[in-house]
Amino acid sequence: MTETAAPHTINELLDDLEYRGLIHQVTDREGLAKKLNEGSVTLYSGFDPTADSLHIGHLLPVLLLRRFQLAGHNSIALVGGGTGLIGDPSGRSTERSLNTSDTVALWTESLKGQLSRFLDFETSANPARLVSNYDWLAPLDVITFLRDVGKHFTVNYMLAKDSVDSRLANGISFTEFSYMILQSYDFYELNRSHGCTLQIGGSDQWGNITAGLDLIGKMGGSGAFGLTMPLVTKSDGKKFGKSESGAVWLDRNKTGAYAFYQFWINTDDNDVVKFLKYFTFLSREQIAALEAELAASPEKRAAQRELAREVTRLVHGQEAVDSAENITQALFSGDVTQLSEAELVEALQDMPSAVVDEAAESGLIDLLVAAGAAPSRRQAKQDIESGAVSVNGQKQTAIDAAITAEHRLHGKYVVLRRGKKNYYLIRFGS
Ligand code: 629
Repeated sequence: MTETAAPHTINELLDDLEYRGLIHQVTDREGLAKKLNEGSVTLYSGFDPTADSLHIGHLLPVLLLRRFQLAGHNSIALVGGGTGLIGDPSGRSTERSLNTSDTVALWTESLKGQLSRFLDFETSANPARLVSNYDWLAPLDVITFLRDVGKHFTVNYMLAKDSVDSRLANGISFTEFSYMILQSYDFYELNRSHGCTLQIGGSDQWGNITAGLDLIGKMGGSGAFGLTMPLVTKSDGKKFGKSESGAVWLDRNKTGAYAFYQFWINTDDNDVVKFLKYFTFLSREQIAALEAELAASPEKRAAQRELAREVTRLVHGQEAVDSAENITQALFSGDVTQLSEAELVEALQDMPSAVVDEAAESGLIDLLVAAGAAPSRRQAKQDIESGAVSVNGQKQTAIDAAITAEHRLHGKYVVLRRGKKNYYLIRFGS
């Protein structure tokens, strides 16, 4: 046999990423492995402020920056305070609507705050950095930009990029068409000023990342790399990252810790091992043990619980995990009386609710109807008589039961339950 295996330089970090399935494309795997073995590499990933919060679709690159930092490299998180004013056409079939510069500036600050939770800025060896490309894009004047940067891009090259090509049939503004030049300029700028030699992103960013590498080359630089991660897919074919109530945000005020935890615990058996590899820092041994447990007793959902714990801890901290588990337990047993006010509101956030006038007469039947737990008084009566209704976790079989001030949790809430799973929140107030 004369055939030789493809060269494979051992690099612990890249090998781990390969094990986790986190590498979709890389410009020069061998070269990158050698470079990572030689010492600290400076890398970056960008996040455009298109909303006031990141969502779980951003988690993989955020965690990848963290993986690189933990391996001793220099991670830079870039917020697109400048590019967010323009709009990346990558992966989108229609033109974005522009947000005002005040809005983008506000969102830039929220994203910075969120990103900073995942990286270590204090460590002296390889502190992370947080930058906004507004700082170098805003001062660029159009003449300099077109002469010094634009000259390196042929329109032909730009038209051939997926992000532009896929939009030609329906049209693309010159604004979004130009986006790739700005992102390329960022890579060049970070390469020049910080010695940044690697850009990472989702697979939709391949075109922008390679455009940056081409620009760096044309400006006289060399030795830079690009790496993309796969699009997260689910075995049922549905889009990853959406719950019934929409996107799963990293801002706890937009997606509560309980809802966040629930999202992960609901992961399908067919996806859970993949997600443990993608979204946690658990070791191969720990993941293998969970995989074995999943095969032996899937009904225990141990792998899902560990996934939910790990990701919730990463994003919101241990206190949020405890709170989410406390809420889960309370909703399972029906005993909601031990929940704090914040937990109660979070627990019932996505359940039907009604506001009932402070002073109103409140018989149990009225409340069931008001909350939408029963379509009619007759049905409400029947449900109470059959023992299907509980108030704050306590079964109520008296149809004339009055709900008084003593029933109110935290002075204003009553929790109704019909059957095992249907919860309704009543809030007394104005
Ligand atoms: C300036 C801006 C740069 C480098 C990157 C960017 C942002 C980039 C982009 N990324 C997406 C985003 O901001 O639009 N042009 O929402 C998003 N990204 C994370 C992953 C992604 C990507 O933040 O790369 O693939 C989602 O997983 O869509 O100099």
